[in-house]
Amino acid sequence: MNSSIISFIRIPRKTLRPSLNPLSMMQPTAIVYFLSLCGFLGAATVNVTFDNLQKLLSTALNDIQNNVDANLNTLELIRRAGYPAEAHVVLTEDGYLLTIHRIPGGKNSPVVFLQHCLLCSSAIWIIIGKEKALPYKLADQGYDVWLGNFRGNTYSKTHISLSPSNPKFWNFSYDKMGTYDLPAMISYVTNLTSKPVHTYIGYSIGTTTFYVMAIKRPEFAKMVRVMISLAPVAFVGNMTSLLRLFAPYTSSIEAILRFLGINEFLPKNSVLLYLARVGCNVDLFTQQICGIIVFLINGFNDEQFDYPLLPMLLAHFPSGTSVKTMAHFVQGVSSNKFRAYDYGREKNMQIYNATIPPDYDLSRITVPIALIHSDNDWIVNEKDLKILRDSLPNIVEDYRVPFPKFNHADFLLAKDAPTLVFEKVLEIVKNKVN
Ligand SMILES: *[C@@H]1O[C@H](CO)[C@@H](O)[C@H](O)[C@H]1NC(C)=O
Ligand SMILES: *[C@@H]1O[C@H](CO)[C@@H](O)[C@H](O)[C@H]1NC(C)=O
Ligand SMILES: *[C@@H]1O[C@H](CO)[C@@H](O)[C@H](O)[C@H]1NC(C)=O
Ligand SMILES: CC(=O)N[C@H]1CO[C@H](CO)[C@@H](O)[C@@H]1O
Repeated sequence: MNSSIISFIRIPRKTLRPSLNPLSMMQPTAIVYFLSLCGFLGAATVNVTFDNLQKLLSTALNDIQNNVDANLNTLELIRRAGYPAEAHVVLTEDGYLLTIHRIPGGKNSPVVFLQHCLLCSSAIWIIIGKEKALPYKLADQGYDVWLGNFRGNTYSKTHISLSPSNPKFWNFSYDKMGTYDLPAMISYVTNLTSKPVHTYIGYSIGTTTFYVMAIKRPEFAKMVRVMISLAPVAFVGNMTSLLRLFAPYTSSIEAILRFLGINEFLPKNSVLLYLARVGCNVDLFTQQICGIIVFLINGFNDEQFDYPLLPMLLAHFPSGTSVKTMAHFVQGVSSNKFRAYDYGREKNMQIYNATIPPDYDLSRITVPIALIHSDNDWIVNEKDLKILRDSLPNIVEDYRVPFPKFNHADFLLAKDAPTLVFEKVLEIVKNKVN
């Protein structure tokens, strides 16, 4: 059987007028939410033949059985690849303890700081493997490589006084990651190494939060000489991802989750647990197969995704964040603005002294920024990217990935990411710092 059995079509934003009841959508919402945010639902039209699917499944099954790596953490993975690795704990001004990872360089090595995507952790940078991953390439070239971890993910779930079972622990959106986490991590690194950050590389929310920091805490952005934005996310009003579906319901979904006491969004292994609950409840292998099918159906960039990476990916993604962070992004889809969290008119008045939350003023960012983006990114639409580009005063490079189907999730995971993206990154790291 050779016909295409799975085919995902891009949904034009105008046709999205769902009349679904948020409550009945709750469970599928969780999965679709995270898949779509990460661009998986937005992947190019995927054509997987039946034969192909069976082959992929049996390969993946074998791989899971033999996959030792899937059970290792970032530190162990780095060491297994033959590099030295360190973990450092950094305290934020508001009490979170973030564990950040390092592949130390020599005494004079310039510092490169990498910050992960939404629902990711430091592991996302190295899942693609030893000969390919960006941190290893940077280490090979003599850089001192640091991998940050935001509050709420697998490695940063500790606070000096709040337990993760306390809703207050989860009372943050990406605004706080930009206002507190990045300043804490960056000042820790510059203090320890007595050097500025030579290059900051952000991917997805790792770019959003950098912009927030550069606007709200410019004194910390000054510690960074060049910033590279991989799949830059600020304005999201024109995204074509299915995430749009939830825009009309953000406040109700958020309210319901709050009411149910759910403040943490998709912690590690939650997808596997979810699949188990909805009927894939045979054994661990079946759960994992279900997981794989979900990924297949929802569509990676078929030409670029390396299917044997799936067990590793499922082991390290999603890594958890707050419901409020998800809500903040979805607010951006409705408002078409890049602005502070919207609490509703009354509370906005108390918090911002205005009924509408203030915009993040991108024109105040002085750090030189290199943009790296792609045509088929369903999170970062060309129209939204244009607003960002027109707002940033100091763009030193504007590079479009030369592969038309390249999607949001492809930046670190695609087979050809090393040639299509990392080569350019290394070139910028080498040449753009004055
Ligand atoms: C979360 O933070 C907001 C804004 O600072 C505050 O108004 C609210 O009461 C907090 N909620 C919880 C549960 O701590
Ligand atoms: C920087 O290092 C010094 C000496 O180790 C320490 O006293 C100081 O608190 C550090 N500052 C930050 C921001 O980490
Ligand atoms: C709140 O906003 C009003 C009008 O914009 C302004 O006159 C007032 O000074 C502001 N209050 C504070 C505390 O900033
Ligand atoms: C160019 C374009 O179509 N931009 C649209 C992006 O979305 C906002 C609203 O969400 C529209 O106002 C813009 O016209």
